Amino acid sequence: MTLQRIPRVAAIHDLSGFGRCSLSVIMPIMSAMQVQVCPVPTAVLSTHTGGLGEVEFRDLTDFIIPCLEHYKKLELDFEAVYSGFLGSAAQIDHCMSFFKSYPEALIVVDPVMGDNGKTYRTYTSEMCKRMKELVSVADIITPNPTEACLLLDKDYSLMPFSVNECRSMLARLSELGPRCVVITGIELINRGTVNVGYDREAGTFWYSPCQYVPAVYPGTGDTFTAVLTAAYLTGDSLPMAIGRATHFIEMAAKTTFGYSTDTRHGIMFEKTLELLIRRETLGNYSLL
Ligand code: PXL
Repeated sequence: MTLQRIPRVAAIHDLSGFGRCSLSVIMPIMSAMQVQVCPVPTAVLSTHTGGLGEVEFRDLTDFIIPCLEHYKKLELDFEAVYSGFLGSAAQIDHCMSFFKSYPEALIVVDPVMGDNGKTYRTYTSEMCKRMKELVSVADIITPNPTEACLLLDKDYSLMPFSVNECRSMLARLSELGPRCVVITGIELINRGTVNVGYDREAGTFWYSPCQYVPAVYPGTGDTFTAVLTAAYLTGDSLPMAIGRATHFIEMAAKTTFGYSTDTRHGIMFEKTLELLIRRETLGNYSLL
């Protein structure tokens, strides 16, 4: 039977008012890709935690389970449950309950913990250690190199990696549980910075090259996973979804860079959203 509605995703993430990250970008992106997003906010923040001063932070740990109970009472189905930035260690248990309640759903875990070799301010060592529990039940995970190294207890300073090392990291991450592993923004010897993926069941390694602008914007990881998840849910293969997410970030970052805005304000994805609506076939990926 075909689904007589569009795919529905429960997105367990924070809502940061300013700075273009988490639910503020995930919701418009997935909607543009014809996926229904049901936000389950883990915390409400005035801005992201990346250098915009003292952040107003309201933890919503006690919201997640009652929200899940309500959805169960309504007998709502989700085609995917997707977790990202968490506000407390207890939320790891709450995400697990959500995942277990929807055994048929695609489970996507973006193991948000840090970037550029550093953990985010609000992430405790307990939260980082316990992230492996969420990863173990996921179908797809999308760590950046900092998060991949944290999950594998590997030294981040060893980047750039060789192709063999990169393949081994992808395979070892998959051994933690997920069938598909995508590492974003990994620097490879002789190939520059690329996005890579692995499908354990198909036994295939992929990469999608990207042109980087000389600037770092917050929220690009959230944007990447939102595009990847929506693309995959609406019929793209894993490499097509990686390529689509790569192309979108590349175009949004390039557009933003041209305006010389404060990097802390994030990427001007609003200007490139039509790329997702048009949904061209791209083919910007190869076997790794
Ligand atoms: O983009 C990841 C992210 C999500 N949510 C909040 C953040 C960050 C990264 O800084 O601060 C609140």
